[in-house]
Amino acid sequence: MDNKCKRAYITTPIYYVNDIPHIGHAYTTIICDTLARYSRLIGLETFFLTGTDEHGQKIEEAAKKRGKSAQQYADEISGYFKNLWDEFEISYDKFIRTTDKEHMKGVQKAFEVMYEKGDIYKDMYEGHYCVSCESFFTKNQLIDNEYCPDCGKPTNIVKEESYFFKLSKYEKKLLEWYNDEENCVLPKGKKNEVISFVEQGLKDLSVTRTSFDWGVKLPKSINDPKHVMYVWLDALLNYITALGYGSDEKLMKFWPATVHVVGKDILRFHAIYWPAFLMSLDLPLPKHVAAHGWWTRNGEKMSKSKGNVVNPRDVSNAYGLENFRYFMLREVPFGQDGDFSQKALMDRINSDLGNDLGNLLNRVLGMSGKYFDMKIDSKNVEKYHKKELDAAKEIIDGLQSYIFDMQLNRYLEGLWKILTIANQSIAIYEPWKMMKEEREDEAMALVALIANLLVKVTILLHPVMPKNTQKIAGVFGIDIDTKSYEKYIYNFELIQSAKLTKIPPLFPKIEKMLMPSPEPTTNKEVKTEKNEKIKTEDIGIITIEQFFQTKLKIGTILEAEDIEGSDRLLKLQVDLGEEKPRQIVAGIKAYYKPEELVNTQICVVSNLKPAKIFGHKSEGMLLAAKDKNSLSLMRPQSKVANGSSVG
Ligand code: ME8
Repeated sequence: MDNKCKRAYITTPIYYVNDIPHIGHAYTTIICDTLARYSRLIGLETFFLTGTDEHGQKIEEAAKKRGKSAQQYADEISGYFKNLWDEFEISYDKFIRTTDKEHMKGVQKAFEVMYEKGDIYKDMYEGHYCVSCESFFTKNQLIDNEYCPDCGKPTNIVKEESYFFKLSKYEKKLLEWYNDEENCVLPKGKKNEVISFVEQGLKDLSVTRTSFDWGVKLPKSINDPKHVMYVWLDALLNYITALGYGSDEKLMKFWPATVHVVGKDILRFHAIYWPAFLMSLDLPLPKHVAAHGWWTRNGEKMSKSKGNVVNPRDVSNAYGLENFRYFMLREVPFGQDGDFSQKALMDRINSDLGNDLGNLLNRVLGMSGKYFDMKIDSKNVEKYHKKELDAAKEIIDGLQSYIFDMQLNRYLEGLWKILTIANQSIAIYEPWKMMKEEREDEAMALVALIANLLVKVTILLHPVMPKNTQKIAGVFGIDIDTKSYEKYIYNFELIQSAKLTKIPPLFPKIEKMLMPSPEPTTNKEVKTEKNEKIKTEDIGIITIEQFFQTKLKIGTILEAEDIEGSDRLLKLQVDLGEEKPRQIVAGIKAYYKPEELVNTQICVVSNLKPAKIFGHKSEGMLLAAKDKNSLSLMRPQSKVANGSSVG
């Protein structure tokens, strides 16, 4: 993104309708929504596009499998995407579908322009096709002469008449573009991969198919009805047909795109084919194509067949939409892969949002309530806290460049540095002491400093957490919009005086995982000491999340007695720091006398399903080490509070 122009045009990929949305799709869409909200906040006229990609062999086959027509099937899944984005309050300006009439008209128009220019010619295609990736490959590119190098699935041999786009003609011009426009492809590492791919030489690209029907027909002027357009040509053109290319052209003022955000899987299409198509159409090239990494589950790509897909709706329902947005943007540097875990999400919510942000707000409310009848006044902030204000200003001045480079995690880190300045100022200046020593002016300046830093962070955090930030801004009596952005961020003004309003806590502490753990049984490959590859399932390796599903606690044995008729079992009453002691039946009679157990501490699996053992209820299990001759109970080395967790 850049702020030289007054407009911003931001796009997500259009998602295939062969699958329902998962957190990967949500990630791309949330990044774009944040960029769009940021652009609007800083006053740019913004157009944000998302939608669905509905043609092609993959969709035709998926529909057939379910006994539906391709159109019915596309309507259904496209609806899922749209509903989810609406539920997530994604601020898109248009949701395009490649089955929209206007889009198809625009695609035909583009084909005609390229054809008339001499960039499209007819020939025979002979090669391999991966339906899953909707991609053509030469034999040399395949793995073991058969499998797709991108997704690993078997490819089909295709021999059919086809129209070709002269991609080779644009090789040099593409290399010039990469060279002239430093940030045209982001991040830089990915750009280098694209350059070396192009440097190896580009082959002309087959852009029509004859072996199936579900696609845009060629323009009438070409009169070749057996061909439908290659789905990637059709799909990429959505970025201009959405603006009216080939129809009313009304929104073409937004072209070129500020940024196409895509996953790294489809960078080649966006950084090579798409600019070449645009050159052929004599249209300007996008300012940036930015590729993010994969969200994985225990290091593996998510897929339905592995059963490790995380549903974004479940995450949002369990943890809150805005918390989820913050987590996704903060957790992973743009361009890198990230592993989804509930533990990491909980940590972000409790630590960053609850402690750093939520508590700071509470402290301002608390201090202004206790000392100043909920009022704040900024008149002495500059006098006493110029240093802190200057430090915050310096951070803020550097933040926009992170947005332009797509480094949203760094942007958020910057905001949290300001929160740290605020939190530390309270510890350093000790306002309670100031009040004791009747230095009220100074105490007021400090409380007002914190309030002002919070206001600035809140405005800048707004694109990531639209609703919570409005609530926080409400505490200080301001609205978040372009005007307040200009005033408090751009001009760095302070809120003069205000009467604060209390609000309920925004980020209550999350104590335990809130989703049923969808941990798949992974069967990852690991290396043994001898460097042999083996599958994790085979050696019983579990993930950290799987381990933490077992809740281990320390408790004190209050009572212990024999169970009559059993030579193995003792019945214990154990205090786990809960309302009532738990009854636990344990097979330790041969090793311990009841009286020597009373008042000792033990380690208990506390979340086992209760069971009946020998007719007695048992609500947990003891941990003990056992060898051939003896058994030894696991105990803490020194006494700890009952209910202390182990892990
Ligand atoms: O490729 N992690 O559609 P698609 C992160 N129709 N992002 C992920 C992801 C993951 N695990 N899985 C998917 C297509 N994505 C074409 C695009 S555009 C003209 C045509 C996101 O449904 C990521 O943005 O397979 C990726 O690029 C996109 O979904 C692929 O979606």
